[in-house]
Parts: sequence; C-alpha cells; structure tokens
Amino acid sequence: MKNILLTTLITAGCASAFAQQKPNKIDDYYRIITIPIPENIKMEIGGMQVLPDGRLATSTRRGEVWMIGNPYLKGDGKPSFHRFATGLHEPLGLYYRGKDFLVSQRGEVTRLEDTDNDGVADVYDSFSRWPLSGNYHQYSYGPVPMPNGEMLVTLNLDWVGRGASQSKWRGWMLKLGQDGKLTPWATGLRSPSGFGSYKGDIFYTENQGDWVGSGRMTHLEKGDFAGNPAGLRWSKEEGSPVKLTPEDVPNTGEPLYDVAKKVPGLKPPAVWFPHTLVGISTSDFKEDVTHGAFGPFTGQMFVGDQGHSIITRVDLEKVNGVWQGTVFPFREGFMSGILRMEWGLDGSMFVGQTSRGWSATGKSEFGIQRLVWTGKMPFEMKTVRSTPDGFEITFTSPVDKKAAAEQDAYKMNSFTYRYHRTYGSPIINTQEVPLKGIIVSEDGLRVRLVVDPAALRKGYIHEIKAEGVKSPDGNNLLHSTGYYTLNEIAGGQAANASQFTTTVKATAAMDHSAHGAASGSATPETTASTATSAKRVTDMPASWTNGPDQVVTIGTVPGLKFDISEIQVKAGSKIKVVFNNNDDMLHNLVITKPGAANAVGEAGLNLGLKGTELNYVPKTNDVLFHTNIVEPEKSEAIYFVAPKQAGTYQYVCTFPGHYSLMQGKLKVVK
Ligand SMILES: [Cu+2]
Repeated sequence: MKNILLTTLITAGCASAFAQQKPNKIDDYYRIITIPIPENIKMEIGGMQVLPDGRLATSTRRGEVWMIGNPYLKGDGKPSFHRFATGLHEPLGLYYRGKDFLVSQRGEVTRLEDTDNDGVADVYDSFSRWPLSGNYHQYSYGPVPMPNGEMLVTLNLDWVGRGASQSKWRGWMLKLGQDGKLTPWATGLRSPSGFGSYKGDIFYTENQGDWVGSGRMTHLEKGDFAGNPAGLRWSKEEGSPVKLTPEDVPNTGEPLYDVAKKVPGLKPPAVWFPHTLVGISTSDFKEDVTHGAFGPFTGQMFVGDQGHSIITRVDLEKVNGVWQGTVFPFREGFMSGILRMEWGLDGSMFVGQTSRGWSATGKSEFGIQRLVWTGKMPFEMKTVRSTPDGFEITFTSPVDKKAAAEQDAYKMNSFTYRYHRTYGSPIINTQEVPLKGIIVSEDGLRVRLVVDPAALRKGYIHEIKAEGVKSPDGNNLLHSTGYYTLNEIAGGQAANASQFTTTVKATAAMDHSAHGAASGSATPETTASTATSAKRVTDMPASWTNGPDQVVTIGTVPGLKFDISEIQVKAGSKIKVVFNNNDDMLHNLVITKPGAANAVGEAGLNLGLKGTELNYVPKTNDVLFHTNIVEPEKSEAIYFVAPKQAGTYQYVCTFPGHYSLMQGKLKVVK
C-alpha cells in the first residue's frame, strides 16, 4: 500500500487535530476493545470479513487465512483461532461468498474452498490473474463486492523512487466479474487500499505521494483519471475506458481542481484529508449501515488511517451532481496501523491493523480491536453543508445558543495543495474566510455561518473551527474542526442580514485582497518568506572577510534521512552549511539545542495551517539556526557562528511527519 520507507515512516504520536482539542473523554462514547491474539500468530491484517455465523475471517500479510471464533469475547471472554489457508502471497483483501472465499494475492485473485468440511481450505483455484513485475510495492487489493454482484480490485503502483506502472493495469481499478473477467474501470491510482461503493457510486482513498499533495477520497466513474499519470501508460490498451495519455498531464504545480478544468477526465477528489491535520495515510472506508447501533452517524463514512492509527469520519453531500463534503477527526488511540474495518453483527466495528514496514503511531506490530458505541450521545458537528454564502453546521445535540452566537466561537480558513510530480505538497494559498453573520436555529441544532460569497473558493479545503461552541451543560465539542472540500457551491436562498443572530463586526485584519475564482489558479503563495532573520542568514556576513572557517554540506536521501548523521564543528567558528535536497520530497534543516530536536519537530507539526508560512520552523529558543523548506533538487546555504558552548547539538527536518526519523548530531567541540 505505501512505500515501505517513504510515505508512512511518519511520526509517533502526533495526531495534531486531536491534540488541539479538549477531548472530554472519547472513551465515554466509543470504547476500544482489544482481541487477544495468541503469541505464535502473526495476525498482520490484510483482509477481513465478518461471517454470518459470527466468526471473523482474516487474511494476513504473512499469507494465511484465519477463522476467529467468539470475536465479541462473550462467555469466558476467549476467542478461538483456526487456520483456514496458508502459503498465499500477501493477501490484502478477503471476500466471503457463502460457500467459498476470494482473496487477492499479489498476482491474482484466488478462490479458496473447504470441500470436505474439515475447516481447512482444500481448493486453491486461480480465479483471475494479472502480470507482476516483482517490485515490492505491487500490492493488490480486493475483491470488494458491489451491490450489483460485480466486484472491484485495485492494483498499487510500483515504487522506483517514484510511482511507476511496470506491469499491465498497475495504478488501475478494475471490475471483476463472477466469471473472473477483468474490465479496466479507471486509473490515476497510486496506493488504493480502500475502495468500494457508497450510495450507488464508487469511491477510493489515496495516500499522499508523487502527484498526490495530501490524502484524499475520489469518486471514480468509468474512464476517470484520479491524478497519478503512471497508469496512463496502459490507456491505449484494448478495453481501456480512459482516453488521456501521460503527455496530457501538465506538471505546473497548480491546484488539481484548476488543472482538471483544462484536462478533461482528470477527477478532483470529493474530499481531501489534510496531511498531518487529520491523518497521514488513508486506508479502508466503511459506510455506517448500522441504523444507529454505532451512534448518530448513519449513512456517513468512517475512514481508517494507517500511519496515525486513527479513524476519521466523512460526511458527503452531492452538490450540482458532484460529491464533496467534510472530514472530521473521530477516534484515535488504536494499537497499530489501521488497514481494514468491518461491521460486526451487533453494529460494532472490527478494526484490523498492521504496521510492519509501514510504521504507525500505534506501536504494536499488528492487532484486531473492536470499536463499540456506548450508547451515550457524543457532542459533535454531525454534518456541514454548503450554502450559497457559506456553510451550515448541524450538531448531534443542541448547542448553548448564546455561546454559539459568539463571533469568536468560529474560525475559517481555506487552502489547497499543488498538483505536481513531487512527492506531497506544502499547503498553499491559505486565506482566512471572514465571517459576516451567524444564524443559530431556534432548536439549537443548526448554525449557519454566513460569509461573503466571493470568499468561498472552489476546489479549496475550507477549515471550519468551532472551538467556542458548547453544549448547554458547558461541554466543548469532542472534535471542533472539520475540513470541507468545496468543489461546488450550493444554490438556494442567500441569508439576509435581518436573519442574523449575530452580525460579525469587521476587524482590520480581514484580507479581501485576493479571492474568488481568479485566485483559484496558481496565485503566488502566501508562504515561504524569503526574508532572512538572525536564525537564517543566507548571505555571507560582510565581516567574514576570510570566508567561513568550515563549509559543511548536508544532503537528503530517500527514507526520511539526511545523508550524514553527524557533523563536527569548532565552538565559535564561522560555519557555512549547504543543504542540498536531493530527495523527491520537501525538507528543511533546523539546528536545535542539545536534546531539543523532538520537541522542535513536534512544535513544527502543531503549527497546523500556520506551518507553511513559517516553513514549519516553530518560534522557540530551542531553534538556533535553520533553512526554509527546500524543494526537491534545490539547495539553500546558511551562515552562522557555532555555539561557544561545546556539546552535542542536533539538526532535524521539521516538515510534518519527518522529525522522528530525520535527525542528526552537530558536535560542537572546543
Ligand atoms: Cu524532511
């Protein structure tokens, strides 16, 4: 699913969207129950299915299929484990058909059947196959059943320092018939571990990577191109419904939404998952079909996140025929990386996890947990809907109407990402979305946030913070931020100022300088100040008439590493550091006081939306010197005088997700 070294080697303990909140004990509402697994079983979940008899079937990355009895831990509280199949090649999908199973292997879908009823598969039939290159990154997923009886499989791209499609249909979603026939459906996929149908349409989730600025969920119609051009290599093959070729895709760095206007077939996502703000690597998704057994979110989606070990919640709406909506934080604290979710027979959710090679915040190598709603109503934003002049929020229970009418209770910003060949993207074009008015409904269940329609930007993520909203008994929202991806602006009745509960007083800080459709295209970034500061001197000081005493060159290598792990300099000497970013991701170089690298890295992450303009360098005395964010294949030199005090100082990259791995030592000696 991800590159072992690149994408998700990211961050321990950093779900910042959660950290900023005051979670009034999420455990009161959603409890995590761990299923004990015997020590001799490596239950690295690849696929999962709940069987009608109550057992839980799993396929593991070690190539086995297991039947787990009593996964609800009833009676003596002990589950049972029975091995059904072995010797499969990393099966990342499992589908139960009543009398047999279909599992994905790297190179095929295999049919497993137990014909003699001894509880072990004795038939392993090749059901449908595709070519393999042997690249480690050729993960294959599915089959996922569709309501009409068809199935879907997806094939991950190869990784060769960038995404590549080294064998046919890599980077594609294909339909799989009951006869085993494969029919190409859409491409542009990179790492498509989560997919399926939702309200009659097909969606898939994607991880940040090359051509993918941040995690996202895209609605895939026949012939769509979701953004990574590697799979377009096969668009002229027989049966391909995709018309685009790799040459049709410009590498301009404009937002994907804007490029899509010029490149028919390129499909902008329904929802972006802002990287590090809500997760770092989306995986499976499941529609809430529990009719209330899992809480108040029936019809919405829950989306797993491998790297942050969290589940997010997505509320979609269709506006002018286009899917869009909001991602909210939902539940953190799982034991490993989340790959699969399945509804239990009682409306609880089984969460299948694995992290080997794909490191995750949850420190276990693997695990199965069950998420159970306690029956208590969580105080949350339930939905956010587009209006002609802003957004309407619905809450799960009534708000304190006085607090909800306060203009400082809310804050809105919009931003987007670059669409380019580079791995990931900084947040670009951030703008505040100033409020004009607030309308609190009579029953306290809805709040309409009214803005100048020209401040709404299509294709942009609108960050909606409602930190001041309280329940009548004084509780904060469990999660006070939602990220609404605005592809279309809803029609309907604009609000009249006479309806406002609160008319927001304008403040001087408002920026009306650039908004509306025109700024949707590549406007200059509001980022990366080029100004030097005392901590970032990019021209050699005039007083250094003999030049620097020492020139140090530091580069980057794939896998979130600097190419040198230790540097020695003399105390008080004049140093020039040349930072070469030879990697294909964004990095900076921040020199910190001894022992401060992790704290600085975490502070950089917690800058949230402010991070981009600060180059993810937090304002703290722990930072001694730094570069700005340096793009791939670019370089920056800084000049400084080494500390007078000897010691082991540190250098670290504070780009979100990098700091825990990307560090080195700066030894200052007398
Ligand atoms: Cu970095």
